Amino acid sequence: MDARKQHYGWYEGQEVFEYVLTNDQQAVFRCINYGAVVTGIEVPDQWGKKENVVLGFKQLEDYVKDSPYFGAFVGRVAGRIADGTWSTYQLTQNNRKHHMHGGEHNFSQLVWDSQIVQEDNRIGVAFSLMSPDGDNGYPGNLRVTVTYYWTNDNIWEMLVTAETDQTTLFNPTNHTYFNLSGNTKRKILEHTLQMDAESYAETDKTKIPTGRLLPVAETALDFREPKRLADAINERREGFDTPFKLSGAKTIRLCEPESGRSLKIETNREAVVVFSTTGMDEDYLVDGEKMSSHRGIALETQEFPDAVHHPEFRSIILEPGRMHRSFTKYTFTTPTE
Ligand code: FUC
Repeated sequence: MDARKQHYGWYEGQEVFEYVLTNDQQAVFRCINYGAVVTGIEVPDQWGKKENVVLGFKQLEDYVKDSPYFGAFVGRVAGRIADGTWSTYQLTQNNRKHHMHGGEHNFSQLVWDSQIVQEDNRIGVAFSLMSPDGDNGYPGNLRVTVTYYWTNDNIWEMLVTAETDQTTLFNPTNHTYFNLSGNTKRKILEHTLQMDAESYAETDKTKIPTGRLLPVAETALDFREPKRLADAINERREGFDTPFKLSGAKTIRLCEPESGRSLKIETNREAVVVFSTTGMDEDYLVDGEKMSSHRGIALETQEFPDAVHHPEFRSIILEPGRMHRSFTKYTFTTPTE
């Protein structure tokens, strides 16, 4: 296994580095300390050909200018908080009247401290930052560390820890968009998605959960058995930007039959927001083509959006003296494994 650090660019006077982690199968995991962004994951297809399976850009300037959170670590709180209100606090309102993805100049747009970690069976990069009291309206100095490990079995493990000195909110996610065809050569419509999810959170027109958890059975949102995304999106033309409640083994599986690549996601979070990119039509390019509907799918493991206003959802309140710990594990395989 090999871990390399190289210059990637400059952002607001701070140097940005790219880390290239190569395992013994020569599969590669790339990330940068701007936004703790995962910039590339190169894994084999069923014939052994290694290609990138996440959406990203070639250079820092594009991440700074255009990114819809490609690969980014999102915080303090992923998703929307209605009206940006919590307790007596007013958080920044950066999505209509709501607070979204941590607000203005959030974790995905900061340069993190970073360092390579070497262990017996895995290599990784630990990113850390101190979000000061008052950041985007949140109370408390919050110290956050996210470590991305890469193993010899093509497993990316994400471990998050955080501590605060005042009661605050914390509900981060990683916002990687997957496309298992390799180098975005096909859309995600022929991928199948399967999730251990019996219910989903109903949302209003502004994408705030109403508080109702509805059964997926007999709806377009039933992914309990593997389902082609083309079929699911045919049944639900607006696509998916939807929080699902994970249950049982809490496993999510994405497969692309043509390449033979599969991704299995496991987590200790309560929910996953599935964002199918339906309707996206942007001016910037990804792998040489305009970013448009269904070039990727984001699978954002987290606690429910707007959990602060819904006691029935798992709490995202972090108290001083208690350490937040969460993980998500992404395993890439082909049928021969
Ligand atoms: C908002 C969220 C989506 C996604 C996108 C970039 O539309 O609702 O889940 O994070 O932003």
